Amino acid sequence: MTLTAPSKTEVDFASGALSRADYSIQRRLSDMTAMYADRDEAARILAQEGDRLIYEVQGVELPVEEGQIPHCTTRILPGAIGGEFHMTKGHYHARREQGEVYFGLAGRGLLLLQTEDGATSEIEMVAGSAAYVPPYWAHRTVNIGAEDFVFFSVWEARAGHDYGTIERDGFRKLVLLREGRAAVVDNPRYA
Ligand code: S6P
Ligand code: ZN
Repeated sequence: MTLTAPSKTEVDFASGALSRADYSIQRRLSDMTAMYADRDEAARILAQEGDRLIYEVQGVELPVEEGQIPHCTTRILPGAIGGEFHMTKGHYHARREQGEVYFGLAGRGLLLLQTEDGATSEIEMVAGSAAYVPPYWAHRTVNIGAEDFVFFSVWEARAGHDYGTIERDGFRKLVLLREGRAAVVDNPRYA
């Protein structure tokens, strides 16, 4: 067990920038072309418009030990790929029994959740929304607004990330732009 020094990071709500960012991750279209329903359109954008930034994460890194509480921000840029809103990759926690809390800082988002048993849920998030991701629920966030969607996440260090299950099976629901609004529809390709 490490005796960790108390610390503080200043959060810029509009951008998600942290004064103490131990790491930052950029996810571009090329990192997730196969995750969008319209893969042809994703490939076309990549070839003709370049490798657009979809989202970025900045976080405070802590030892992976019981009781440590890592935290980070995520900023998802506005936009869509073939009518499907920009989104995160999404994951289950490697340790399924670990939950998480999301807090909206700016913009408008949708938190998609699903369990391996087939339950699904959607939570709309704006600045000030505190959303709870319970144990056993995979989670993906989607920017359904015209501005950056920014939120803060807090979880237990040992939760870990299982991206492979979502990469293989996808999410049960897609969030599409329909008649100017976000529509949650069944994913026809869900494995
Ligand atoms: C971590 C937490 C979030 C996401 C981040 C990016 O457990 O759920 O901080 O890591 O929003 O999403 P993803 O699916 O690429 O990790
Ligand atoms: Zn998570």
